[in-house]
Amino acid sequence: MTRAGFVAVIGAPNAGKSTLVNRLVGTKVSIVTQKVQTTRFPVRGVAIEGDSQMVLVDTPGIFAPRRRLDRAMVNAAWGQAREADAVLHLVDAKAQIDVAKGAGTSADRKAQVDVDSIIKGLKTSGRIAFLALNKIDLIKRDQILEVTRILFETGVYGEVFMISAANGSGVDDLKHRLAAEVPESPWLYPADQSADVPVRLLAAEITREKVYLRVHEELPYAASVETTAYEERPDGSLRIEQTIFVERDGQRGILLGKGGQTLKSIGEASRTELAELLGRPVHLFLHIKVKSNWSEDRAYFRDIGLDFDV
Ligand SMILES: Nc1nc2c(ncn2[C@@H]2O[C@H](COP(=O)(O)OP(=O)(O)OP(=O)(O)O)[C@@H](O)[C@H]2O)c(=O)[nH]1
Ligand SMILES: [Mg+2]
Repeated sequence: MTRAGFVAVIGAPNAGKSTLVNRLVGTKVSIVTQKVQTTRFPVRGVAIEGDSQMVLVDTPGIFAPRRRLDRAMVNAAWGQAREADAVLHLVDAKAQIDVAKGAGTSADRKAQVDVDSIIKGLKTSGRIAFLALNKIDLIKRDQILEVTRILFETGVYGEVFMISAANGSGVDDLKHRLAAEVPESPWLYPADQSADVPVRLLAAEITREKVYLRVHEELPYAASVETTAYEERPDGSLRIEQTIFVERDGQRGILLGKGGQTLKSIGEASRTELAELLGRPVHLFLHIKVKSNWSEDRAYFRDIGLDFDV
């Protein structure tokens, strides 16, 4: 008897959803940065425990959307929650505790508002979710009890876990529990498959992560990356060409840096990781294009599997 099913990981931006999915899967399937709204589309990673195969669905953060892309992202996250066999709501415990103490930053207060809206959404859906309080490596255990009690009293959670996606604390217990939760079913993916993302898209995501990590302050929310060529060379190496889209001309300069140094180091970091991930040498060529309306481009939504008209 085997088990298999989908577990949607939802939460406010920056809660640590992608970090957790990568840890559960045991390899990197989704990019992680310190910036909110890093994940833009649902990403599937496959984890196995015993006879159970869990398809973890990393989702974009749920927040009050303003732009079209925001709306599509939030809509996609809720869509995954509706369709999954189980829903895991991941909450940044540190942010919650700081807000409760009156010491939260504006980002923490935003996160709290988003958590409240997710609870409302869960209530409306009638779904009982798993609650995981994340980032417990940053807090003292006794601080978490009051926040946990308040969240639990909302009635939308069946069980609660305290974890650190970053250092793995509590994650094995959670994985064990999720493995038992997915229904009896044949496995949905081959046993050796850990990600379900087209490789060109994954390659673009890796570069977008490096862009964010390098220039996140100067380039708030304004870049996207497209893989325009992906070819295998006779010597077994890969030739990958990508375009980084920015919204304004000034951002091109920021990305390039002095003498092109910033772009060079972004390319180097991405190339190194891609080579490791793909298991072969990679030749990576990056271009920058200014396209003020890339986030209103129907083709972009189609490429990343988001609904343009929501
Ligand atoms: N200290 C600590 N940091 C964490 C933990 N989990 C995630 N982080 C950090 O939190 C930040 C956000 O992590 P992500 O995994 O990108 O968060 P996310 O929920 O996927 O964010 P979005 O995709 O923007 O919605 C990163 O800087 C992570 O390194 C944790 O358990 N402890
Ligand atoms: Mg993410």
